[in-house]
Amino acid sequence: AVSQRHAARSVRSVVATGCARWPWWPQHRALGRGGGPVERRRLGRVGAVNEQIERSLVLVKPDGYRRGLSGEVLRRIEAKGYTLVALAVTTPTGEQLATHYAEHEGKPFYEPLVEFMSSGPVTAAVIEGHGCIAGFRALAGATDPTAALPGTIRGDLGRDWGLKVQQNIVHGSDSPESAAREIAIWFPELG
Ligand code: D4T
Repeated sequence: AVSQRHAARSVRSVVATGCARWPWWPQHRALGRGGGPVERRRLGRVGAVNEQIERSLVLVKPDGYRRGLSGEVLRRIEAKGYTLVALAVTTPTGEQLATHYAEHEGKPFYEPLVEFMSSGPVTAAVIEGHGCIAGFRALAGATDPTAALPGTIRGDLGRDWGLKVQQNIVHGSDSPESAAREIAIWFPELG
């Protein structure tokens, strides 16, 4: 009965309420402070020089989700050594996108960007690890997939499709302030 109850709960509800099988999960909540138990275990006693473990918000955008690239993006994040703290598949609401992309309002690509981002599910993740904000941006590559270097997510998997907005597979927070703001939009339960 326990496993049936467990199977019935979504990833999001596990993040929000904790889980009988992994009772430590809610301890991940303190943003930027000390990291979660997985990260601490990985660092061990001698590794934890800097207690300030960063978090970043990653989105596999609708183009990446549609093309079945969520697993490949998450594989690269984990292969780099970052920890997955929260994971959800969700279709963005207009309200979420207006808040997330507030800085781009009024720019020529804003309307096509919001239309594109609401066109289907995204895979949203919170990742954790020292320097993971800059580290994931480096993994992602340049905003323009044509210019993005081979070896990066956008360089290897993305291209220009001749559309009004760049469909560049992933989003990653660009600063600790953006990460805190964006994590609150996509995972309010982690706040
Ligand atoms: P995101 O925010 O999605 O991770 O992408 P970047 O950080 O790399 O880029 P951004 O915020 O400047 O742009 C957001 C989003 O808009 C698209 N875009 C951007 C576009 O279609 N044309 C443009 O000229 C720019 C600047 C691509 C990403």
